Amino acid sequence: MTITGLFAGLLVAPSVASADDADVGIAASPASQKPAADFDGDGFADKAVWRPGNGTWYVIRSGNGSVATRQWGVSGDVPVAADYDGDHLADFAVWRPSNGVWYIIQSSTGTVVTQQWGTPGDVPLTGDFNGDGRSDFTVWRPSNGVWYVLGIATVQWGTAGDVPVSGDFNADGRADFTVWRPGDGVWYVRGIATQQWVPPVTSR
Ligand SMILES: [Ca+2]
Ligand SMILES: [Ca+2]
Ligand SMILES: [Ca+2]
Repeated sequence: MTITGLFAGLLVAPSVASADDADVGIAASPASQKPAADFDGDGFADKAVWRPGNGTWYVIRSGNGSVATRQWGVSGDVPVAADYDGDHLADFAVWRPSNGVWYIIQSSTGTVVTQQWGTPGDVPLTGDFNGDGRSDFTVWRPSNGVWYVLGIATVQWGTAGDVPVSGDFNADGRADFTVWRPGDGVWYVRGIATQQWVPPVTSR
């Protein structure tokens, strides 16, 4: 199975007017039919960045090209936008490393929801691991390579130094446990595929 193409656009930070080097690009799930970052609900992922300096989200709505901004999060947070309430719209969300709390604005109601999951040093990830249409609270722990998906799974996949990636690589509606190993440039998708793919060097 060749999955190289699925990865091609995965880690490319979108270019947004006045974006700066500190912005954090919001990656969409590459093979999912439900883009992780569809804020305007047209079925396509929107280009979005989160700026740590001011905790502001900048979203280019793919539906009409207009730019939406929203202040949510503070410097030091990690952006984890995804559809947590299952209305097919991405929710603004951040994870705070200092206390392991997820702060989410539910797009369906505008209600703020918080959930403690994870500890300092963990890597938060978005993805629908059980296929119920809602992104699950997920962290990957570099020290033991374990994925902790709240209420769903605890899975050892990956080792220290790996880069965890969440995406539905076989398009079955469920996120797959995946790590990319910088040492050999290989993507390891649990139970599905092993594929070497090293990002081409690009100038910017
Ligand atoms: Ca939502
Ligand atoms: Ca889910
Ligand atoms: Ca899958």
